[in-house]
Amino acid sequence: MEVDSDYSKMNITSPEQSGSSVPMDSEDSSSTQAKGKEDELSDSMQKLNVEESSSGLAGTSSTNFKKKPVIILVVGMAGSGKTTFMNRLVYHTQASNLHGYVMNLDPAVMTLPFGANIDIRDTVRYKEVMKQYNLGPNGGILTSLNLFATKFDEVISVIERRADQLDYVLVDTPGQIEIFTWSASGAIITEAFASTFPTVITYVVDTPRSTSPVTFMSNMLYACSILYKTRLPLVLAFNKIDVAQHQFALEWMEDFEAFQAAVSSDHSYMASLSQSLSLALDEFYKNLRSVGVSAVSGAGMDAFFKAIGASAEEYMETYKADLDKRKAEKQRLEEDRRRENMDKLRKDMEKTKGETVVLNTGLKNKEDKSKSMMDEEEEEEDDDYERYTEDEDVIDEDEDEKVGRFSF
Ligand SMILES: Nc1nc2c(ncn2[C@@H]2O[C@H](COP(=O)(O)OP(=O)(O)O)[C@@H](O)[C@H]2O)c(=O)[nH]1
Ligand SMILES: [Mg+2]
Repeated sequence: MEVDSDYSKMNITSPEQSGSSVPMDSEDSSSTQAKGKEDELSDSMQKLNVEESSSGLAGTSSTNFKKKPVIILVVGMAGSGKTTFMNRLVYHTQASNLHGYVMNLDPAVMTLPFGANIDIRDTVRYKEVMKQYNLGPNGGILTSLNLFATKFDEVISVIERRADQLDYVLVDTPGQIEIFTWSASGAIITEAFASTFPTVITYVVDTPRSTSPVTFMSNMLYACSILYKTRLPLVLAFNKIDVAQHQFALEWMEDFEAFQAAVSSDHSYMASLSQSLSLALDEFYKNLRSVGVSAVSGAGMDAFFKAIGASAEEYMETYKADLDKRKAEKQRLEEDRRRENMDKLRKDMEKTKGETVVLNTGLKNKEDKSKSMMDEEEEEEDDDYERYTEDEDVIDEDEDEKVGRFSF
């Protein structure tokens, strides 16, 4: 059984299956006989029928990749306006005759202003999860997302089936940002999307609240950590520009001296930290696109979709190229491992001249080791025995106990 499963792991047909068999006769006195055996050996090796470059995951997922639709993952601090912005995106895509698929990943939202095609609330009841696992609200949301993430391959295949008809998939995330960006399930969902479709992160910023340099810096640090964690293209959507324009933010991002001037009036520890960080974030600002939007008035939508288009292209040039490289490397390692296994098998067969095939496994070595350890122990026991038998009058109390325990 074990040998069979090893065969299947190595993608080779077992001798019994292919109708060929490894020669089993053990007489090999003459050299001609040995030569004949060598031929038979190479024959049977050929019949083992090694499939070339058929490693599963790496190959398949690369061919599964779809250029369409673009996934827009909407993240941001609680209250920044993600859900309202999603609603605006839905409205805009419908008005522009674009085909969008809408997904809600917030299990705790009471009412949605848009109709979601896929809604986590249809699969997981967040209040039930809280009760069942005795959790608070955040634990309930996180556990619901974890449960949903276990079925996410089904979500991906639903989108894959409709990929040709879709331009965008809009994804709303839980109110509390860290539940999505710092959880294993958030990472699983993001990676599942990013390995199948062009994926762009949209970081929604509450612009009126960010007029304070310290709040602005906190937001930028969060966006920065998401960018480097996911390695996906990121669009900063300065929301609520109907209340406060975002020009100040653009200025702070372009010119760190302007930010330092703004923060100089504040003498708190946080302000001096923000001041030092502004220089460090200069490189990060160069890697993003920023647009001012209003989820309520609909301002800035064209600029936003332009930024998404450019980011999707960037995804193909950077993230996808990097992903392909990682997949190729994984495939190469897999092939090396397979080749190594085949070489081992070949050597074993050559060594035994086709009599028996012993597959080298770590387990066997372990067994040998433990066997030899047991032998050593036995030897030690023998020594003890000898020591006691030398003086036959010595009564081994332990031995009596053992006999007493196992005698019935
Ligand atoms: N003035 C204004 N208010 C907005 C805008 N977008 C969202 N809001 C308000 O911000 C609050 C939080 O919005 P919501 O979409 O629930 O935020 P979420 O927690 O990020 O999903 C709500 O009261 C919205 O009406 C906007 O563009 N302008
Ligand atoms: Mg929301």
